[in-house]
Amino acid sequence: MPRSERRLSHHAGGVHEGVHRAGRRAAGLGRRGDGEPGYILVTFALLLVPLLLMVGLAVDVGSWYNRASDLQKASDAAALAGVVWLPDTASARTAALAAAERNGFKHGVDGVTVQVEAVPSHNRRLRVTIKDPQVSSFLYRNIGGSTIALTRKGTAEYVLPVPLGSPQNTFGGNAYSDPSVPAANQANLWGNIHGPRTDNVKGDAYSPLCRNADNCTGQSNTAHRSTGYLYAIDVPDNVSGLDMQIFDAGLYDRGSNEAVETGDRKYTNVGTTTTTWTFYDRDGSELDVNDNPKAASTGLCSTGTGTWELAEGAGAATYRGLWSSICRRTGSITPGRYLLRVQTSGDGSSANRYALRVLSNSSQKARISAYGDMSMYNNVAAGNAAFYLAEVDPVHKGKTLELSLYDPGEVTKVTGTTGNGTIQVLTPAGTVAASCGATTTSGTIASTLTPCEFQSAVGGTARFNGAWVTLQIPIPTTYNCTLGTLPGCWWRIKYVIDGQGNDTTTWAAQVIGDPVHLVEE
Ligand SMILES: [Ca+2]
Ligand SMILES: [Ca+2]
Ligand SMILES: [Ca+2]
Repeated sequence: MPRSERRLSHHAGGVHEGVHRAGRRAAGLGRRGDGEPGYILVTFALLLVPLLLMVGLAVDVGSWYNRASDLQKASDAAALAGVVWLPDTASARTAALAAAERNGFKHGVDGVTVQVEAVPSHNRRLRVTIKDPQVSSFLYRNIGGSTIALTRKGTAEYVLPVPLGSPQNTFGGNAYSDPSVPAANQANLWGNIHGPRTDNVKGDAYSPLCRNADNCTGQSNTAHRSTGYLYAIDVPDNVSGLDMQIFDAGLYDRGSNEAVETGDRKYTNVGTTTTTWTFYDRDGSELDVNDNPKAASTGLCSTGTGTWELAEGAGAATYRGLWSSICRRTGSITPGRYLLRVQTSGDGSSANRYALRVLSNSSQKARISAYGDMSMYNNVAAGNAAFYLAEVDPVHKGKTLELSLYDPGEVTKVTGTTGNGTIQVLTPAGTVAASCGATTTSGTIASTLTPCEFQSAVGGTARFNGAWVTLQIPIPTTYNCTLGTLPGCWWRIKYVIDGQGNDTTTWAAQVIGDPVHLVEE
């Protein structure tokens, strides 16, 4: 018998004994009286019955309430423990059942059932329903009722980092990489990664070891990481064929004019840079991006090796100005999150620029976006350009969207221009966000921007060279949009520039709050 039922029975017994004692006292009162006391006795006896019913009812309702509360807490705890394992429903169920048991409800014991299910049409939501079919009672049972059944459910979800940089099956590129895409739909920015011995003030916050110098020795950039940049390739149901392609995958120097083609560049002639690409298979743990098996080891790729290690300038006939497949598979593709990583090694001071796309044979397409943060290069000519920044799910309404922009918004002053540049944050509706908080690690910026925009370059001089600008944007409580559509839930960054765009930058976006939480259904 569960503990709370035992408590209830004990308590109920105590009330029962009390009733007998009260009855005996009432009888004694009657024997001593002579007329009026008899009237008191009868009245008291009559009142006793409803009084006892009320006491009994209070005991029952109180115990049912406590039991329901225990069920709710156990359901919530089980849902939270299990949800992080989705889409692996078997592991999610195991974790949820264990959490329910720790909270006093073991599936199959005393008739208790613990039902664990992924919520349909929400692939990162788990619902746990716990039913106790025989909650005991004192009064209800004694007036002919039986036990009652109580059921409570808890639902939890986890939220992945916001997708960055692309709402489509392509990331980066312009008319050079894909002339078939109309100009209005061109990303007009390239994926970017710098060589390890590049001055980090050139705009890649993470790949360089150097700070404020090219070809440095040691590590002066404290933000350095050797893991490069990661891209998520999300495959929905009913996708046939997967072809992961990279445009201009290697480092092919285009010279000092970075407006040429992809704008690959060696900043100095000292040292060389090797670029390594790795494609990873999906796995059961989407929250953990560091445990996915390499596609080369799982047999995922029917064509392609899944891994490239490209020495500087090598393989130009295969990669330079061309789309090449790193991993291709035909037939039905298992849904889930696949990953692509780019890293640099060696001793070069350089910039490798590229574009990415994932092709399918079906009308359903995979989608590619940057994971966590991204470095890009913008060499668009004078004018305005709006880049996709982040897709923000409506579940985040009322929270704060934090954008971090490193070394943003350089503009080259060319003849007849001011060399000025302004960066605006656009909501999915296409308007500049009403206001945001702002901070910077160097230089000055107003603490509140109304609307959410700031000047990034004046007369061809960057105002935030080598600095992070962080913007905090309140997401309205009325925020609503449809994921997976355009413009849907996509926030954008708009460059308003009068000059030649020449900006290598690193962007990150996150919603501040707990990624794993309970939801109402
Ligand atoms: Ca994983
Ligand atoms: Ca390149
Ligand atoms: Ca820059």
